[in-house]
Amino acid sequence: MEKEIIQSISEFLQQGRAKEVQNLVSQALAEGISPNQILTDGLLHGMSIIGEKFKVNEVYVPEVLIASRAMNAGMEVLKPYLVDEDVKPLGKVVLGTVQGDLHDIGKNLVKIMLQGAGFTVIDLGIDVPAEKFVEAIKNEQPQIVAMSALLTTTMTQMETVIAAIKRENLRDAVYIMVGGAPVTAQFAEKIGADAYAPDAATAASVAKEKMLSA
Ligand code: B1M
Repeated sequence: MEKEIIQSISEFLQQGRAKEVQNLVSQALAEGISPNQILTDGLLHGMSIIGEKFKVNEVYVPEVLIASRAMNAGMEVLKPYLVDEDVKPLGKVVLGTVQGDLHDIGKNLVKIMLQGAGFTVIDLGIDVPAEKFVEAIKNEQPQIVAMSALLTTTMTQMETVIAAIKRENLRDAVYIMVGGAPVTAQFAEKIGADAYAPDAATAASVAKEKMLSA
């Protein structure tokens, strides 16, 4: 039964059926399936199959878009179960997907995991220009800036953001983390970021370690 629900979540997600995904996520939670299993084996599993099909032109942008909406709809239901309201506040993170990039599922997951670890997250959204990151640092005074990029053509924007932060003499004020599918630890080092995280859970633990060691 457990396996069937999880499998159906993945399948309905691939078909972009947001309402059914939401209902099944609620049902899975009610049946005591762990939020992490629902996320990994249901939602992320479905999204990775869509990713594979997209790569080989078996599905196209519209199908990927509706699957993404179903993913975000499922994550909305799951979010309260991944975020522990009783966690002590740890610090503030300014988060965004860099300019030119519209992918937000990974960023949203990073946000949920950071909130779950006790961070206040200022989410700048997608397609965020360097100046907007700088403005948010000035206004919000976060300890951490986290950037997401999913395209090889937009990951270079991360370096632009870091350059803008340096120009405003704010580099020492923030710990800069980067991530997203094409980003690597070597790339992070090359552009002068402080840390790279391969996934949302690692992003949250790296951020937490930074705050606890400060
Ligand atoms: Co796009 N897309 N897409 N897409 N898309 C990819 C990324 C691609 C790999 C697909 C492919 O060809 N195989 C490819 C990029 C190729 C490249 O540059 N190397 C691609 C392309 C080409 C494009 C377009 C150019 C397609 C077109 O128009 N012809 C276009 C670009 C639009 C733009 O951004 N300007 C485009 C558009 C879209 C949609 C709008 C249709 C949709 C996005 C909808 C949305 O996000 N709301 C979409 C999607 C969904 C994908 C795939 C299928 C799935 C991405 C995703 O959400 N994965 C993707 C293929 C794939 O990745 N297999 C693909 C699930 C998500 C949880 O994973 O975001 O990697 P991810 O996040 C991970 C980690 O990377 C990490 O944590 C998460 C896991 O825990 N992480 C961080 C992410 N950000 C982090 C930040 C951190 C730390 C960790 O900060 C510290």
